[in-house]
Amino acid sequence: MTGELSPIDKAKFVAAKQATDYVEDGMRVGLGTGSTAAWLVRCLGEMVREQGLRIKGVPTSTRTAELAREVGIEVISLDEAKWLDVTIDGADEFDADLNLIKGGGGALLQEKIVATASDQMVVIADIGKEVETLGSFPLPVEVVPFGWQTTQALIEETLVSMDVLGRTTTMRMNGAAPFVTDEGNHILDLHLNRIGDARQLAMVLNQMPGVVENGLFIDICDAVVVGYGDGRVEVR
Ligand code: ABF
Repeated sequence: MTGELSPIDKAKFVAAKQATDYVEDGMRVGLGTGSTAAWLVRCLGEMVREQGLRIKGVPTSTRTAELAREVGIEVISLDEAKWLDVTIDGADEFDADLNLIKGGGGALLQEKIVATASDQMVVIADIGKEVETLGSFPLPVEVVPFGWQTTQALIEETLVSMDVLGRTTTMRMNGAAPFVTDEGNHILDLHLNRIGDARQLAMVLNQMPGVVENGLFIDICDAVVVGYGDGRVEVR
């Protein structure tokens, strides 16, 4: 499955492989989105096929659902599962408090719903995702299409009074058209550089009309499995 991996892919793979230790027979498992989470889905698929592991997977995006089915994992909806034993997902940034920025893949809404409906949420990430302070990765904010430019202007106005360094926001594009999420919404990326009070910013953003969800995951992650290019793994 792995062949000759580049250091970054090796880091992602070893983190994903290690995280399969959190998955036991009979579990309902939230399956994340992104390239690191794709390694997890492949590893779990191999365990299902070769070791007879019995799990039910709840995907956090249509592309994860497709990959899970492809590798032989039984896919069910979150409502069928009702609650999950563990969710394993990637991240764009994590800090020392295990707070995250997620959503670079555009799946933050389903990811946050699934992660919150789990006994445990485990992040798998290469060491390059570790930051001292969240914010250098543009913060994704999911907004409804209706009046999104007004929502964007409102967000920029609000940022002026917040403890952030940057103020610019951009509409995420998919070629020449705005990116559309699995729910039919759009994503604004907030270029903040440094977020002083992530908890407060997350609350303020989600109170704004037109905002569906933001990519700050505060007090949701229980552990981060960190992979290195030389094959080492650490659990934070
Ligand atoms: C997903 O994993 C997203 O929230 C996040 O953007 C992405 C990280 O992608 P990758 O694992 O490809 O670096 O959960």
